[in-house]
Amino acid sequence: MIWDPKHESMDREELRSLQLDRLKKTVTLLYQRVPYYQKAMDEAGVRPEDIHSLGDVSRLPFTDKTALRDNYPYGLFAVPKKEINRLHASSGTTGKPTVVGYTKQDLETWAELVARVATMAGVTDEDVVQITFGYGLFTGAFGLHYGLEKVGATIVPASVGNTGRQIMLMQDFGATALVGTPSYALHLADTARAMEIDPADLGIRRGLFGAEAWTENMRAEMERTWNMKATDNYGLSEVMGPGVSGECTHAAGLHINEDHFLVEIINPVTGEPLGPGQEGELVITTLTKEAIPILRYRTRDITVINEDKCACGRTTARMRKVCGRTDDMLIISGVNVFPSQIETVLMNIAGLSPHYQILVSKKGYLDVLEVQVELTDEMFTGSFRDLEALEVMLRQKIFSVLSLNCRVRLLEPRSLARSEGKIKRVIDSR
Ligand code: DLL
Repeated sequence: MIWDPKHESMDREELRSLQLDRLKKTVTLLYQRVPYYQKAMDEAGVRPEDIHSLGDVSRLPFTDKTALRDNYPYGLFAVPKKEINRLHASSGTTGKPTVVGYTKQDLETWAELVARVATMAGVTDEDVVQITFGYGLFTGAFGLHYGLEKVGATIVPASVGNTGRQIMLMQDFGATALVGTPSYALHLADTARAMEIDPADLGIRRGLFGAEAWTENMRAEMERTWNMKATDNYGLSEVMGPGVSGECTHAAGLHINEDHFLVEIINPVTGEPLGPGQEGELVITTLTKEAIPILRYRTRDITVINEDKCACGRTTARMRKVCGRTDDMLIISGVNVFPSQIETVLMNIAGLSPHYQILVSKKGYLDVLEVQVELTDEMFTGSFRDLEALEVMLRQKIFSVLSLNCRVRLLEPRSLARSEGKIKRVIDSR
């Protein structure tokens, strides 16, 4: 079934003309209402009336996370605050998050686009869907929630954690679909087995997974373990959250909601546009967002676009599963983590040296974050109680920035291995 056949299986020429019309409106709106974009466009020597074709998008300036950080929290909003209905946020590169807002219409559009993604994945109003994303500033839970509500599914807003209880809820409420990160789904399966329940017997027939990269091997494992059809869906808070793209049950690339997002692939080093079939960085321009439209957002995600019609009947372009990034952002238990965020915390605590290492590993299917940091000479000779207090404080500070529990190991001064004077900052052994 196709949720919105008119827009999901549009003639591509017609789609392009709709995109151009919406692009012009977005560019004009941003030029008029957001000083940041007016300045950036003036500097790039382009004005809204210069946009005559979709190709002209490459004349517009790129936007990245720095722009959001420099204009924190509301500087890029294109409507008065009164019209903002909801705020969400994701990780910034340092202490402050990246804030995004939604008008009433944006929330309506968002639910509509997630409804498309959920329908593609095979969810209907007959399903009981357990959402295991954390409800909060993260866009995952609320995004899927309202989209699934639109589809008419019965939602179990279980949120993340308390894994044993999740299994009980699945059993008792008769869940038929599971929403969350792929790694959490694998952990749920392990927990079920520990409770002597075979996950395949739980009746989950659909799995909608996203927010982090996962491989085809993981898909095969998940489908076998749960006896379900597992599909991928992608999005990012800066352009909306989930609902940007999703797989249909043919699982041959993620259908992009192109009537709302104009995508480009660029060479991440030179910024030059690349064509369909060429691998590069995904860049997204929103076409209908009201609260915080965004021009040419550099996602840092690497993919390839395929414009061929899919066997499901949709004509929207598909993006290959995202498996890599052009920057150092890590995704740990579905939470985006920039090493610089952790560094900022460490730098602001007396007694800690700037020599640290971030270790990410797997315990079962769960991600484990450990921060190792060398003490200063003064602190190293301090009392055991002081060291303990320091460890607790560090854990708490990191939690307050990342909402992620981590292990902390305080080390002797000069104990981290240095190769050519440099410490390898991140060791990701997952
Ligand atoms: O993760 C939105 C989302 C929530 C998508 C739930 C799907 C389901 P952010 O927290 O802003 O938003 O993180 C966005 O996560 O740039 C990718 O690097 C990564 N990401 C999201 N979905 C996928 C996916 C949400 N399906 C960043 N595969 C993005 C690989 C993904 N990476």
